[in-house]
Amino acid sequence: MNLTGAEIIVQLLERQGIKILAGIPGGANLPLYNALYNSNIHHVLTRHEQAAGFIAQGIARSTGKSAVCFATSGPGATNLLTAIADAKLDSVPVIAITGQVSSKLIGTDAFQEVDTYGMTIPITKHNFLVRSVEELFTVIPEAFRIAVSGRPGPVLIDVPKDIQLERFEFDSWPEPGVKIPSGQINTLQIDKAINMLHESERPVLYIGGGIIHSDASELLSEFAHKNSIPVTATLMALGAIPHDDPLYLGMLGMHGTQSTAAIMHDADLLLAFGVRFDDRATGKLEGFCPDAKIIHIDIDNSEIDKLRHSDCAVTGDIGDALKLLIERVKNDFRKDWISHIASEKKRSPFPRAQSSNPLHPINIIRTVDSIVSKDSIIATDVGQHQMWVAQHYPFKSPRTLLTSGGLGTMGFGLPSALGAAFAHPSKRIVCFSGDGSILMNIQELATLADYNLNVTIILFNNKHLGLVRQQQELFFNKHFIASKFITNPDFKTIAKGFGIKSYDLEHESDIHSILSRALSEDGPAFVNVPIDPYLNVLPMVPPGGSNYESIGE
Ligand SMILES: Cc1ncc(C[n+]2csc(CCOP(=O)(O)OP(=O)(O)O)c2C)c(N)n1
Ligand SMILES: [Mg+2]
Repeated sequence: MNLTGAEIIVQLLERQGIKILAGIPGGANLPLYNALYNSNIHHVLTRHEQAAGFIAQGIARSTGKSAVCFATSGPGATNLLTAIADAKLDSVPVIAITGQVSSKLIGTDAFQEVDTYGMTIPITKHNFLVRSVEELFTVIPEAFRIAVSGRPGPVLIDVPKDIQLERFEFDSWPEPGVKIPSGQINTLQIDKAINMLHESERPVLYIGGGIIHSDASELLSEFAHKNSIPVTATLMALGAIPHDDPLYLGMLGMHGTQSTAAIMHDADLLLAFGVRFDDRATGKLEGFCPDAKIIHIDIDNSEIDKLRHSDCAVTGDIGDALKLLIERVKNDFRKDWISHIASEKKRSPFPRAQSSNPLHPINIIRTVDSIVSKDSIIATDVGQHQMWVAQHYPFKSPRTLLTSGGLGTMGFGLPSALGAAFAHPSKRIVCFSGDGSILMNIQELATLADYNLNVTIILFNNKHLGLVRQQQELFFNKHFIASKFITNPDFKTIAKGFGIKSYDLEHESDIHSILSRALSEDGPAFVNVPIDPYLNVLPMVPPGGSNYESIGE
C-alpha cells in the first residue's frame, strides 16, 4: 500500500471504529480533511474548536468509548485546550488530533504556530508530536489504548503538515489500540477490607466517577445491598445508584444533602470507591468523616493517600474489586445503623417541597423529568442551574448525566449535549443551561440546526451569573460586582435566528404543555425560563468549611 500520512491517520481511525468526529479545518490540517473526503467517517463541522472537543466528550461520556476531535494549528489548537483540560479532570477518553506547521518550520514562529505539545503536557493523560509517517502506525493505536486503559483521559496527537502530506509504502496495518486489562487485585487487601467492614458498625460508601467509568454500577448496588451499606455519590457518580434506592443518601459535598453530611460525620468506616477526595466533595478535609477509617479503592495509584491517608488501599479496577468483595462479604441488615440513617433523613428531608411557582427551577426540573422517558440524557452547564439539576433530577442510571465536574466549565452543556445526541440518535437529550453559560458556546445552535438533533435546551434565565451572585451575597457582604448582566438578550429570537423552535415561558400559563412540546417534538427546541434572580442553591457549605457546617434553607 502507498498512502499519505493523512490517509493513514484517517484509515487508522476507521479501523478503531470511529464513525463520527467533530472539528474545524485550517491550513495545517487540510490534508487530513482531504483524506476524510474519501472516508466513511462523518465529520461534524462545529463553529468553535472548543465545541468540537465537547462534542467528543459528549460521545465519550455517554458511551464510555474514545471519541475524536480535529483542530488546526495555532488558534485551532488553543481553542481546544479548555475541552482537553476538562476531559483530563473528569477522566474522559478524548483523542484530539491537531495539525501543526511543517516540521522544518517548528520553532520559527511560523504562521499559526504554537507549541501545542508543550501546552498540552499538563492537561492530557499523554501527548505526542509526530516526527515521521512510520510513527503513525504506533502512535494512533497507542493513543486509543492509553485513552481508555486504567484511568481514562485525553490524548493529544500533534501532526505536522509535511507528515500528513508525505507518501509512505507499507504492507500491513497495525492492530487497533484497545483497553488493556487492569492489573490483578491484591486479594490480601480485599480480605483486610472485608475484615474492616465486618468489624464496622457505621460504614458509608462514598462513590465517584470511577464507578461509572468502570461500568460497575450494578456490582456496586449488589455489594451495598448484601451488607446494607448506605451510599453517597459525588457529582460525577450521580446515576450510578438509582436516586430512589433506599440505601442512597444523596449527593455529598458543597451542595450536598445535609443529612448526608451528618451521617458521614458519624461514620466509623468510609469505603471510598473510585473517588479522589475532591475538595468540592469533602469540604474541609479535617472535618470529613473525622472518626472513620478509610478503605480507598482506585484504578489510579497516584490517588491513594494523595489527600487522605487510607487504612486499607487497593489499586485496580473497581468492578474487579467489587466482584471479589461481593464473594466475601456477609449478609447483614445493620438494623441500628440503617434506622439511625432513616431518622437522620427524616430530620432534614431532601428534596424539600418547593414553592408552588411553576417557574421555580426545581419545579421545572421535576416537570421535565415527568415528561421525558427515563433513559433520556441530561447535560448541564455550570452554575446554580447545574447544582439544582444535580440535587433534584432523579437520576436512575449511569451515563445519564453529562456535567463538567472537575473543571466546572461554562459552555460545556450545549456541545456535550450534541455529542450525546450523535451517539444516541433515538434518545431525547436535555441541556439545562444558564444565561451566562449558554453564551459561551451559543454558536453551536447552528451545528444543532444543521443536524436537527433531538436536543432541548432549558435555559434558567436569572439575568445573572447566579452562582457568583450567590457567593457575593453569602460570603462577600453583598458586594455585588460583575455578577449582574447589564442587558439580557432575547434568547427566543436568537434561537429562532439559528433556525431552532423556541419558546419563552414568560407570561405563559400552560407551562406543562409548552415543555411537553419542546421535549417531544422531533428535532431541537429552546426554552427560555425566566426565574427569580435572587434564588440561592441551598444547602451550601461555605468555601473552605466542613460539610457539616452547611447552610440550610
Ligand atoms: C469558563 C468559566 N468562566 C467562569 C466560571 C466561574 N463561574 C462559575 S458559575 C458562574 C456563573 C454561571 O452563570 P449562569 O450560566 O448564568 O448560571 P447560573 O449560576 O446563573 O445558574 C461563573 C461565572 C466558570 N465556571 N467557567
Ligand atoms: Mg444565570
